[in-house]
Amino acid sequence: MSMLGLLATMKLGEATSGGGFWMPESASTVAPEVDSVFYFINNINYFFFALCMVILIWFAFRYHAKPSEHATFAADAPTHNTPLELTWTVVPLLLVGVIFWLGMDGYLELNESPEDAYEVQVTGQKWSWTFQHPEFGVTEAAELTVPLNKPVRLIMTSSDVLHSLFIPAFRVKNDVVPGRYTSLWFEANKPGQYRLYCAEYCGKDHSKMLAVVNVLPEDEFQTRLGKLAREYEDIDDRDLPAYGLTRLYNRCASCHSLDGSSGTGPSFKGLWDRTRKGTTVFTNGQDLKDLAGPGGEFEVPENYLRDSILNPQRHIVQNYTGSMPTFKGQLKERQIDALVLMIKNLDRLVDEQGVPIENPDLEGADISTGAGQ
Ligand code: HEC
Ligand SMILES: [Cu+2]
Repeated sequence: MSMLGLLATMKLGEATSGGGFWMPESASTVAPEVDSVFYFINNINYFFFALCMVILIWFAFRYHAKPSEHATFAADAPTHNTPLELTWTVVPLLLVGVIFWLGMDGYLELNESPEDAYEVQVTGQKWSWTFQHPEFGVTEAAELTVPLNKPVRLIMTSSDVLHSLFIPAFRVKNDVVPGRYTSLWFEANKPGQYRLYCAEYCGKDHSKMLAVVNVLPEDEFQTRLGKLAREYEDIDDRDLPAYGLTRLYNRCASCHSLDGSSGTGPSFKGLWDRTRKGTTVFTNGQDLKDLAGPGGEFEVPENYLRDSILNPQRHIVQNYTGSMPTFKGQLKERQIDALVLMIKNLDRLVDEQGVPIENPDLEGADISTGAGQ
């Protein structure tokens, strides 16, 4: 594109919501501000680039030495020019001052979320995103539903390596770091669907670490999350184990692995085998066998799993501390069933490395939760 063409397409500090030559579509309250700073700096660049080129070319013609001339400096050539030097010092100084002020102003605004923001907990892991809505007890994977015209605050962490959450249409991006929380906020002002990316190279499938942000008007948002919150009521018993894994396990993932490695809590891999045989040992020296069987605290082994989720402090597994929070009141009965069934059928749901199998085969799986026995 020619210089003139570029100048013609450039927008002087104006940001349209449909996006422009340089910027993607914009759909948040901060986007116009971010864009205007970008265009401001970009326009300064255009101006000085053009100025430098014009002077360069003009000087090349005006002062080039003919082959016959000696390439020596005239004795009376100027050595300095105070007004000129002051100009090229003071003008850029003022410009970078303005750029700093605009940048700092926007940076502070982007970092301070409004008090009444709607909160979503975000977990990044190789290579997917999960979004938890504490207000509804809902977990979404690969899709983030947010209300329109309402500030939303994301509280983010990673369960493995460094990731970065980036929503171009909202002009927000922040690192997602293992072992600590970072946050960002936005207020979407246009309903629709927007891309969410991982913007920090995090391994083989980094480029597939995508999600969609779904911006819905307040009433539709309430309806949709209300529906997601009751999702477990409608699903088939047969689908409960998979529901447990995709929708609920991420509440346990920070402490319980699926691949056999022990973390804050014991891995879920092999847990059912151990529980069924009663070989789990507790800190007081008792083992699960002592509590199982007719007349015991846990007549059926499923009830031990259920009790571990509701009353985690009652029996502490050897080599661990009682650091598991109770999920009483946080999970519905049917959701606890789903978790118990997930643990029981884990071998069918994940592979040796603990990676979820697509379309797992649960034909003939044991989906009794031991309730009522
Ligand atoms: C903050 C860490 C943490 C979270 C989150 C957590 N747990 Fe635990 N969990 C532990 C610890 C530590 C233990 C071992 C001590 C004990 O028995 O309480 C444990 C033990 C268990 C046991 C018994 C394990 C055994 O070997 O007998 C089960 C079952 C269990 N958790 C299920 C869950 C489920 C299901 C979730 C998610 C809904 C969950 N936990 C979330 C830390 C956690
Ligand atoms: Cu990533």
